[in-house]
Amino acid sequence: QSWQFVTEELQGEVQYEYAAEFAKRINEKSGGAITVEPLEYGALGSEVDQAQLLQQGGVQLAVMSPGFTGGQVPDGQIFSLHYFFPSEPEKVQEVLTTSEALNTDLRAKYEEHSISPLSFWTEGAMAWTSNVGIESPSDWEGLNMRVQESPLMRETYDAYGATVQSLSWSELYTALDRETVDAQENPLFFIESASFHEVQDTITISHHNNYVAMTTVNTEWYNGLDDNVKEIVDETVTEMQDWVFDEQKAQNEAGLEAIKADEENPTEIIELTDEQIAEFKKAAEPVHEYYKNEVEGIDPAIYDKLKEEIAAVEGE
Ligand code: 6CS
Repeated sequence: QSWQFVTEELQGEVQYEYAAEFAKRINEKSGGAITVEPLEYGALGSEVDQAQLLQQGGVQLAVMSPGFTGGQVPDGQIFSLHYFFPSEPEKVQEVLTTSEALNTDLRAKYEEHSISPLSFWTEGAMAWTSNVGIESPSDWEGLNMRVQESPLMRETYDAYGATVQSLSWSELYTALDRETVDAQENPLFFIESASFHEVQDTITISHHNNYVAMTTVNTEWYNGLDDNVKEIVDETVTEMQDWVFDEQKAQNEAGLEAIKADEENPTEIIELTDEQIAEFKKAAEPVHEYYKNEVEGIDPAIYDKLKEEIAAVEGE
């Protein structure tokens, strides 16, 4: 058998390296009977195109960011709330790995659209980049923020006074360079490898959210697999949680060092103080309520359950 595994990133970046490692493990475990081909972003269209391709069974596997199917699976927008998940990536990864709200209830919501998320994992803490140096919610006023395809992201940045624009990441460098977009959020490894720091003067270490990706499979394809093959897939997905945590950590640390060492493109790194973070939290929290009570099509029970699971992990 031969499977295709599409990703939203390029060789060397976390998602692609995940798919390559997954491929290696599946090939070994199946005694060479199964070959998995990892695919870089761009080979099969934009992130949104890739999500559709997986849904139609055009590819079997995909690393998918929930932000690109926000309109289709509104519950997946829970990942774009600010100051909702723990701020430490270790704790986020623990919630993502153990949460029943995500791994059972939210998974069922995606499966209505032929997307089966077999796991959720973090690519690390996101930072904000801009030319103005964001330190308080009012700094967002007048800025045009780039977001993924998720209506809730609009509410979130609206709450700070920004406007938003949806774009594929492949169009983002040019948009920042031409200043049609003023700001964006991503983990540090990605800011460095996509060279966004070249066209932005500052990076704010904001602790507002961690980037979440999902290992997804086409639901009908997965349900049709032989039990022993399904077991190999599930086992590999489970093993990969620790592997990808270490991978993103190493890449994010190296990314920050590379940004600091880039003398041709000096970038000011702003670390928010606890008081500044408190201000952002105050502005972001009404959006949590908005999500739970106003967003059409979401199940508030998933929100409530996840909130309890997060509190339990934070209390450990
Ligand atoms: O900003 C984005 O849209 C991209 N960021 C990451 C970390 N991975 C892929 C995604 O498309």
